[in-house]
Amino acid sequence: MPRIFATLLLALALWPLMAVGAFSQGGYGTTRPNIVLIVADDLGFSDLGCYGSEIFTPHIDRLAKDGVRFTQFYNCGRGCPSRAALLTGLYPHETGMGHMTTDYRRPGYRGNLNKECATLAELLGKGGYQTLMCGKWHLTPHIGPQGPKHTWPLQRGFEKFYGTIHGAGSYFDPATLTRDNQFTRRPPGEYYYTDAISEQAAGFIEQASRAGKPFFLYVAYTAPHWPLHAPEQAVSRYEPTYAAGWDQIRMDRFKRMRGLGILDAQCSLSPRDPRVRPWSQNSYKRWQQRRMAVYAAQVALLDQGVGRIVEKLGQVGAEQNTLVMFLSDNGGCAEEVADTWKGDHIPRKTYAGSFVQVGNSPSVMPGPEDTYQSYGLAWANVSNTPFKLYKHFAHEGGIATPLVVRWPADIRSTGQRVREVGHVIDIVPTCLELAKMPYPSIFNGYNLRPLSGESLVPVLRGQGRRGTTYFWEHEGNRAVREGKWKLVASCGNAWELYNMEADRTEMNNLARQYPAMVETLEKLYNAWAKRTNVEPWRQ
Ligand SMILES: [Ca+2]
Repeated sequence: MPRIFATLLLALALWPLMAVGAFSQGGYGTTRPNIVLIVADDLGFSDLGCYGSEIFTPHIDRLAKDGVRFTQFYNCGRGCPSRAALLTGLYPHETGMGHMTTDYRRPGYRGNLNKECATLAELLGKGGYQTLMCGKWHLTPHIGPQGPKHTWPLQRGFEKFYGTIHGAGSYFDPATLTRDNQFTRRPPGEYYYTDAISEQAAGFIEQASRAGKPFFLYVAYTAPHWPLHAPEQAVSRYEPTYAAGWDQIRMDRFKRMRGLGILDAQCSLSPRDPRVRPWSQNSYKRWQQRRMAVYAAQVALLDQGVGRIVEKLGQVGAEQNTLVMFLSDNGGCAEEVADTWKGDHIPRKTYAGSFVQVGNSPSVMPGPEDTYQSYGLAWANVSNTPFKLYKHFAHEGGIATPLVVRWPADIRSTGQRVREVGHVIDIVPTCLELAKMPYPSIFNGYNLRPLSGESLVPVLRGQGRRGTTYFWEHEGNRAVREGKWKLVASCGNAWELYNMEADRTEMNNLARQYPAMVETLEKLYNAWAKRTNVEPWRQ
């Protein structure tokens, strides 16, 4: 009897692994993982619990505990460029997405993904993966129902898509909502875009688990990008939290970040943005408190969605052999929504037909569907603790992102903080290595540009890797990071030089002290800019 029992227990213990095996495709062995890439929109460096936030994010924290979290990972400082880079392994300008979705008729600035790049979906699809996407696309200027659709998700490698073609909009009635290639409208009854994305992601996993092939699922949330929209019950629990004000919350985050090992002991907190008043002198406290409470609710609901996705992976037996990655496309966003704002993404009326009050007016409490606001400069300064500056910039507040990676079947160093520097251009080479696929030089008859990124697999396996040089350019904001050195400038301003090991918050400009280093890095930058279609920024 005991032997039968032991056999039974062994079979039960191995069951998840056996189920995973069923996903793998013959010819590639049995170890190719499923890949789930989850991207938040405008989430700052310190907005997750596992990165020091007071916002309750237990599901992402759990991924970090069971996997690893990077302390020096970078995006491109803005949504479109980051999405282009993370889906292609190239710098944004190499793909035609050097700015946003406007076509400037210059090779680096077409507002579309060009044919010199292949998306991760196109590449993995050719290699036998199922390719699924839900959420925000934002990689085409063509956001009308008739397209043209040649750079919509289905035409760039995804077999199934549910989400928005455009980059932002109402959470209660999103514009450009699309299933596969057809515009659709939200259904009647309760609807919240973040939840709809999570539910669809779970549905895709359920379907994919039956197909006998591994899958790549790209989940691109719009949360917590403006507008400040969240169901009331999710907001109210956070309102008391933010009565403490931005100075206190920022200091608390900074302390926790050091305690968690996200920041080194020598790291200092940048001063409050000089344009922000001390909390004690702020005259609209209730409104300000409310703004951050809605933002926190948006992050918390996103985290619940991640929980739903991970739960579904468990239910279909795919938890062990699925690589889950979570990151943000740019730093916290200081943009203030004005009452003069108009655009395709701003609804004039709610789904039920009432008037929407657009703009950051202190007399309107944000959160409900009939408001359209952002959390603004002061709270973005908190989101990007301990850094200065914001989305759009190449300083750390613009480009530093959390990155949580979990893959129980392979990553053994659970709970670790990874200090190696990495960048969203490294995601594609990483996934290709795990999928056991080479990167082709010709794809669909077009010559592909060689990958700019480099696989993170050695880093994930705790083996480290050689130093890599990374570059940024967005709207004239530019930077180079090589080893401990970072050369950075905002548009129209002179280069600043920082020693990132001693001064991660970019407080002590060493450009005058080390002119030769400035010159060396500037030469690297200029050569990179030439190679990758970067041009001087003109509005
Ligand atoms: Ca964004």
